[in-house]
Amino acid sequence: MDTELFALRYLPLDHDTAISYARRFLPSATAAELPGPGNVNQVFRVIDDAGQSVIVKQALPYLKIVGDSWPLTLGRARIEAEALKLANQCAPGLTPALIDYDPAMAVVVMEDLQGFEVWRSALMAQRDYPAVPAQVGEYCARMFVGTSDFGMPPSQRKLLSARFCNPELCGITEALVFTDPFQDAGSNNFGAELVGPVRKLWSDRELQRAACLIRYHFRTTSESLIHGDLHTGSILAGPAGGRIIDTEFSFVGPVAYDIGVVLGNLLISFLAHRAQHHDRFATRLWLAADQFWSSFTETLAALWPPQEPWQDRFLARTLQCAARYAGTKLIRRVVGLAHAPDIDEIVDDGERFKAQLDALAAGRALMLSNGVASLVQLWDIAIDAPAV
Ligand code: SR1
Ligand code: MG
Repeated sequence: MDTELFALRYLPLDHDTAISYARRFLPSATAAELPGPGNVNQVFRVIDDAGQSVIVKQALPYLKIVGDSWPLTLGRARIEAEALKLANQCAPGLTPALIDYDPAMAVVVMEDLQGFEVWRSALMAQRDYPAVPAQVGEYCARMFVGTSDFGMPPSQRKLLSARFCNPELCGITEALVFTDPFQDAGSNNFGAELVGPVRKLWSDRELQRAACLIRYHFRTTSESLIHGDLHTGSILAGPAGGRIIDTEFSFVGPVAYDIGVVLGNLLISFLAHRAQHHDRFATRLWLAADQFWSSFTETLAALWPPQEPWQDRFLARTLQCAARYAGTKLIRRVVGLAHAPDIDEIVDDGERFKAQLDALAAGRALMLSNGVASLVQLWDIAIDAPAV
């Protein structure tokens, strides 16, 4: 196919056209494979015979996991590309390099990080990459400082909010994380064995109130450019450390959301391994959470402007909000539309059921938490939570 055609109008790529498309970046591209399932966009890894490769990621005019009944802006490709570019400036070396952004085709072409795997897959297989958690913490701190009012004049930060105005993808989070799992919504997705505990959550007025408050915080806090979907499937892991991908949910929001998503996903992994009696690896997940949070606080301490003497207040508030956000992630990945394979793929029915119930209990306890003063306390609230 003539590659010039691609510049004229939007065409969804398929396996063959993805190869043709990538030839302008990888002239002897010969093959394409799907690096993962992908909930939101379509992604191809295009390869040549010498083993060189690039990632070609295209936004579809709808949410991929749902289909065309959930239309979605192609503009998310621009957000992804611009966020990737900014992340490369604020946190160099912690994301893939942006090679190209094509607005007509809604395609982002980026470096293929060979030798890395999706962190969630590594955690599920009990493969430990010890440098990853600290690098993710460093990423969050560098992005916070670089894109908050500390890193740029307040007028520019306000322009950043406009540039990363991302209502449709924020809307997905508002619906699928903070709203639908807490009510009898059509998007929910759970088996008959969970009907009892889930109905209890739906009739828990205290929890309903907490979900509304947390959603309000997410909707109204504009402190820095956040990733917006920093679960362990948005992080690549390898011996060289961690790399952050999938920045299409980025917007200027609460940094506690990114922190909470990371911690919530490490807790999901912990609960899944505990249910399967993988005690040694479960302990490793606590260490990962601790390394992540320590790296965030240490990097922040090094970058925090000395003329702003309230870093302790910031950290206390951020940890408490992160605890509540983590709680929503634990519940949405069991009750809501998109699940965590860490739990869903547990083979033994009894172990899977235990992990599901533990995640609901942990999620509820974290969402209702108050006065969380340390990461140890946050972790203990989650792992010793009373049953729903
Ligand atoms: C329907 S899209 C489901 C989820 O996938 C993304 O990774 C986000 O977490 C979104 O909520
Ligand atoms: Mg993603």
